[in-house]
Amino acid sequence: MKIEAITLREVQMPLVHFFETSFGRTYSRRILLVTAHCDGVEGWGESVVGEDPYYSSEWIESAWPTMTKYLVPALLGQRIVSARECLGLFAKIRSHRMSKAALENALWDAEALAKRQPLWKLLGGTRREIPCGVSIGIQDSVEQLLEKIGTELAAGYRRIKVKVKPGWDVNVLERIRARWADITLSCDANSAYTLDQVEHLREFDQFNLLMIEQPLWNDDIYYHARLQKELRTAICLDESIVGARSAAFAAESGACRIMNIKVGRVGGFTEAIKVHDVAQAQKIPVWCGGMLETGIGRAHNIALSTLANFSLPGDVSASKRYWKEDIIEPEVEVSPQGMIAVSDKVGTGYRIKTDLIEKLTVRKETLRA
Ligand code: OSB
Ligand code: MG
Repeated sequence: MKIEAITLREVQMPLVHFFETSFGRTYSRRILLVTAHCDGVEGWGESVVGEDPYYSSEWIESAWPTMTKYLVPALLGQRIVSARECLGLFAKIRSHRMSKAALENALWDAEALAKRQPLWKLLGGTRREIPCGVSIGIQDSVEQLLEKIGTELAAGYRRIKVKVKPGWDVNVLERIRARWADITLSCDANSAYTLDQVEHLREFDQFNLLMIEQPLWNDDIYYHARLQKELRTAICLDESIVGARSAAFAAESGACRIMNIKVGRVGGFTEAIKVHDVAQAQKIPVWCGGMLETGIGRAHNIALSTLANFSLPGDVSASKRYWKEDIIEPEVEVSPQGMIAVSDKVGTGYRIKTDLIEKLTVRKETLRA
C-alpha cells in the first residue's frame, strides 16, 4: 500500500449540550480529521486533541504543525504492508501521541478497505456487540444532573459515569445513590485531587462505585498505587496510561484495578492493542474511553472495543448525544439494552458524509509524496 497523499482538515461542530470536566467546559468542538490517500482507497482518522492543552499537553494548534512538519513527511511515499509500521516510521518523534494516532488509524482504515475486511477483524476483535455506558459532565445543578441520568438509564445505558471535582463530589454521589441505589455507577476526577485528600476520597467508598477514574495527577502512577491501598473502591487510570510500559508499571505496582484505553492517548491502534494485551495478562479489565468524537473516531472506538478484554461498558455512546447531525452514516445507535451492534461490512462499516464534512471544514491542507 503506497501512501500517496495525506489531507488534514479542521471541522467545527457545536455540541448538542456543553460538556464540563474538572478542567473546564466545552460548548463546541474543533476537530482535526485526517484522510490517507493510498492506491485508490481513502482511509479516515480523527485526532482526539482538544481545543486547549488541558486534558493533555497536545491540542489542535500543536497537532497541526507536528503533523505537517514531521509526521506526515515520515509517511509520504512509503510503501507499507500494515499500518503497524507507523510505529517505526514515527519512532524519532517523541510523544505527540494524539497526532500519531490520527494518522496511524487512518492507515488502518485504508488497510481494512484495501484488504476488503472489517476493521474490527483486522484489529483482532471478537465481540459482535459492545456494552455502552455514558459519561455525564458537571451540570449547573444537581437536579439537572439527576434528570440527565434518568434519561440515559431510560435509553438503556449500562453504566453511568459522572464527573467530579472538589465541591461537586460526595454531595452529588449521595443524591444519585438516594435515587438509584443499585445502578452501576462510577466517577471521573480528571486529576482534581491530591494525596493529601485521602480521607475525603475514602468517603467515596460508601457509594459502591464500580471505580474512581484518575483521582490524582495526570502523569502519576506511583501515588495512585499508594492511594489504591487506602481505598476499597477500584481506581481506574485514564490520563496516566500512555502506552504499554505505563500499563505494565500501573498493573505491577497496583496503581489501578481497571484501565481506560483511549486510542488517541496511547498513540494509535497498535499501541492500544499492546495496552489491552498487557492488562489482559495481568487480569485487569479494560473499557474504551471517549473524547467527544465525531462518528469517525467513534467508529474506531467501536472497532477497538471488540477486543476480548474490553469487558466493561465503555464511554462509547450514540451520535445523537453529541451532534445534531453526525458526519457518518448510519449514525452510531445504541439498543434499548445498551449495546452497539458491530457491522460486518468492510472498513468501519460506516459511510463518511464527505459533502457535510466539506461544509463544516474551516481549513484544509493536502501534502503529497
Ligand atoms: O476523562 O474520559 C475523560 C471527555 C473529554 C476529555 C476527557 C474525558 C472525557 C469524557 C467524555 O469523559 C467521554 C465521551 O463521552 O466521549
Ligand atoms: Mg477520564
